[in-house]
Amino acid sequence: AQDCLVSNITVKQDFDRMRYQGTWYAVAKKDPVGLFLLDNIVASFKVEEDGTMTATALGRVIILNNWEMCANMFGTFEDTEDPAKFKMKYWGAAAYLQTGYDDHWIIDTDYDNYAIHYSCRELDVDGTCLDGYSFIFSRYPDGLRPEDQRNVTEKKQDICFLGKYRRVAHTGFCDTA
Ligand code: DAO
Repeated sequence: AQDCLVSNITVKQDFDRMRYQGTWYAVAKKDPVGLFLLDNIVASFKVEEDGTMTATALGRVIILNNWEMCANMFGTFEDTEDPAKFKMKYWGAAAYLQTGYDDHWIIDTDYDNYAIHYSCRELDVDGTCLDGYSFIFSRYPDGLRPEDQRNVTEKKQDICFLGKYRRVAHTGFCDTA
């Protein structure tokens, strides 16, 4: 969508939630206003027996201005008419963590190596995204395979977030024993 209209953004065709299950490491992130998850972000998706997609996520956060911790987050996904577009209700294991209700679109994935997520929280009057965020996920904590990088860069451009990502470090901060 070179015009950057959110309504023109294309998502993964025939998205298969079964193949999307399992662990995804965030390797890059475009932050929203008032960013929450900083780094060491690992999400795990699951399809429940009734077909509902759910996720848990870990990530380093700083709350109350100065307290660093590992946030344990939960999400449930509501289906829409497009199989790659969900509404995500999310909350934290602790009450002082962020809660919300966001769009959760899967722009592209090959299920085995990379995934590009997109969420626009606030539309501008012209139909572009005023406040949004995006995760680049990899099945591997150390990053994307070289052969996936060109496609991911193209998709970052398609969603008009090219140049707005930062690398997400995995230092073991949220690793459990
Ligand atoms: O980090 O600034 C931010 C916005 C992301 C908030 C969403 C966190 C909850 C995720 C639940 C699992 C899905 C990846």
